[in-house]
Amino acid sequence: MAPREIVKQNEISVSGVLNENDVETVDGGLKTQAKGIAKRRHLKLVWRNIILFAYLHFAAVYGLWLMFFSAKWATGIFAMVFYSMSGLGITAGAHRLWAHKAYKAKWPLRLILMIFNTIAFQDCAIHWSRDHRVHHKYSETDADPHNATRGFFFSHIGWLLCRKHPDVIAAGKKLDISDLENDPILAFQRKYYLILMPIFCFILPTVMPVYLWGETWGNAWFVATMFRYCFILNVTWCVNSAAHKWGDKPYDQNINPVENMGVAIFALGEGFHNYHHVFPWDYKTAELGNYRMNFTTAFIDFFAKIGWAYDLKTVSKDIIKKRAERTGDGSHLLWGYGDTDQNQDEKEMIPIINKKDD
Ligand code: ST9
Ligand code: ZN
Ligand code: ZN
Repeated sequence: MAPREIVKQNEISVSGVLNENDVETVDGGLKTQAKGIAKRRHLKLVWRNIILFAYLHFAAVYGLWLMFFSAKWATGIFAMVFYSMSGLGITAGAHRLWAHKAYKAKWPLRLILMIFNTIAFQDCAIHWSRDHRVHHKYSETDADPHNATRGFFFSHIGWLLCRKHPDVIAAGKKLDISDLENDPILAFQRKYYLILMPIFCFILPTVMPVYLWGETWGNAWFVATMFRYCFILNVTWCVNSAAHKWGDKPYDQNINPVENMGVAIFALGEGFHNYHHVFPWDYKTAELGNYRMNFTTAFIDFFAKIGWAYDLKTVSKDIIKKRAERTGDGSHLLWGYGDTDQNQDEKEMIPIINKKDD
């Protein structure tokens, strides 16, 4: 882990880039970057959330058991489809489109993403994106809602079980979120969230399996609703916890976010978190556009083909290379045999068994 310095009391220091306007060096960085650390703090617990999340996790474990030993196969498949739809509502919607403006979308796609996002119930997209912008610009300081220097548990779920640090709110108020507030689809979602969210996240996925293929109420509730919702929450939270902890730092070793392939697969391509914190405006949230590891990129590329997604932002190979060379930890492009940075001597030293002469 990179050495951390203590930020001064009551000072909210910028510790990351949020968009291209923040950039101060040719390779996309800041000239001086505050290092974050959690100051000692008395947490004000929110018991309502503690109780509801405890129920959700017990219900989800029961749901997992029912999925294998009681539910119809159609219910399990339905839960996976709902998982993917809600996942895209977070990754392609709240994250890449709304929080980062990494591409633009015509209204039909924005409407689809708003509905998918509501299935995910991670609070309305305006609030999600506001908190996420704060996370990038004040990353791993007390102003970061899920400051990972406060520990794995806090960055995973703990931050939702207590009141926010005042710095989070103060930092958020400095950010411009007028683009989000001026989007009529997002304003509609925020206004009617307490009606829309229960319908899309809880009622529909419970009622549909019962009426469409005769599932029991219990199986529908615990498998398609509780397990599916709890699982996607934990996958999302892993981006804040595991992907700020375990993995390589090919682009910037001075920050904690890492490249974590396990998270990338479950989070539909959102595990390349070292890259993402260095270049947050890239619509792929990764250097490589491998669709198997990054389903969200495939989704956006599909909609770009039919013209509903456009102005896709990315980063030139040259800038990525410059940045990886200046601040990376040397693990860049170490994917396997024959990588670009493997020289002839290294290649020849590797024993190859059952080699065919070409
Ligand atoms: C959930 C969210 O789980 C998960 C987000 C994860 C983010 C992940 C990012 C990773 C990268 C992307 C990868 C995606 C991968 C996805 C993979 C999928 C396959 N700026 O919040 P309140 C002000 S949600 C400015 O109540 P408290 C504002 O006036 C789960 N101002 O603070 C606000 O009023 P309003 C379901 C701000 O009282 C007021 O303060 N949801 C800011 O401290 C009060 O705000 C829940 O469980 C700001 N940043 O309470 C609910 N923030 O909002 C959980 C606040 O109306 N939340 N203000 O404008 C809560 O219960 C509460 O927020 C709390 C804090 C107890 C945590
Ligand atoms: Zn992060
Ligand atoms: Zn982000």
